[in-house]
Amino acid sequence: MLTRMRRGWELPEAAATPESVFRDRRRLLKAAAAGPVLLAAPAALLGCDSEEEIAIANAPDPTAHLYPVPRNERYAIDRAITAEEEATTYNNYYEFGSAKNIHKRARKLPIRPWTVTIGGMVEKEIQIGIDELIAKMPLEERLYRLRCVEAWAMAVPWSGFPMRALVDMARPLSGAKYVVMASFQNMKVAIGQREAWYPWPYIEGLTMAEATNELAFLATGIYGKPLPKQNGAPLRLAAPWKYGFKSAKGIVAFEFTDMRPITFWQRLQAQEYGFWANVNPAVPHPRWSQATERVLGTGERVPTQIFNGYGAFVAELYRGLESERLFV
Ligand SMILES: Nc1nc2c(c(=O)[nH]1)N[C@H]1C(S)=C(S)[C@@H](COP(=O)(O)O)O[C@H]1N2
Ligand SMILES: [Mo]
Repeated sequence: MLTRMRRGWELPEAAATPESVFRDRRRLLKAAAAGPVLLAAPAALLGCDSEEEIAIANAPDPTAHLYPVPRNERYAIDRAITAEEEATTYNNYYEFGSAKNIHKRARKLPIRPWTVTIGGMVEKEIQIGIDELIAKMPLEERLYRLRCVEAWAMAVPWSGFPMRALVDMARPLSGAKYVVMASFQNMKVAIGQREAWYPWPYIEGLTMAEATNELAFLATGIYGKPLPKQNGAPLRLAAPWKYGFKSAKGIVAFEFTDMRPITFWQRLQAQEYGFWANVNPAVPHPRWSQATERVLGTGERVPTQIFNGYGAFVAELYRGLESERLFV
């Protein structure tokens, strides 16, 4: 998702160093490391992974035994499931950079321990470890479509639980109008967070009506396994009727509030990425059409659907809000 905030020294994605060049560089460095002069140089200086990084990347997921979970057939889709290889190697996760191939880098993120804070306008703030949270929640699998604002789309089997279950656990006060989600901060590993012109942390939000709509889903797994880090482990939102950027990854906090948040992308470019961001083929992005979408894997172009095909579930949430920019 390119923005007009791009600085002069920042390369457009197509001009960025292709991964093969990085690989070659790494091979060269490894060869050099075998030489006597560099033998004692610390791994970090050589651009190699440290033992700690390798251990984090290979750590087994403590929830692996929970999957697969039973599929809820209520949420059927009208297209083929995207190949796992595609959905797990073509990602948007700006914490790790603005390219699509961040999956290797994301593996260095430590995701245990992982504490989720549920606070703001609630009866009592809750801090809960992710494994305890997952154990409390009713896990199921759902096939959902995902439509990125950049006009690519996929269809994947998420595992997780209805956001409604988390809201019920949170016991929000009656005055709460929104749920704000915040993603993790870890500048050491998430090199995108060193780019100070981004308003970290990644912030997203839903109205209470949206968050308690049956479609709002908190994903902990995908393809019958725990979520890979590049897809937002250990906890990410899946709000399939909205553009993908609404579905925050790597969530560490839910805050109930009576004030509409200014989200990460809104802060960067409010004209292009709004609070509502409901999918609508008839409302173009200021710089491109939203009429069709490219299907990940096949490259096929298909017509985009209003609310990404989920109007029957959510259209009524927006009655009376027609004066808002519901589709940006
Ligand atoms: N924290 C965080 N969440 C994020 C993003 C991000 O950059 N950071 N990108 C969003 C965008 S633009 C999209 S399209 C989806 C992509 O999810 P996927 O990589 O699992 O397909 O994640 C969303 N969630
Ligand atoms: Mo996106």
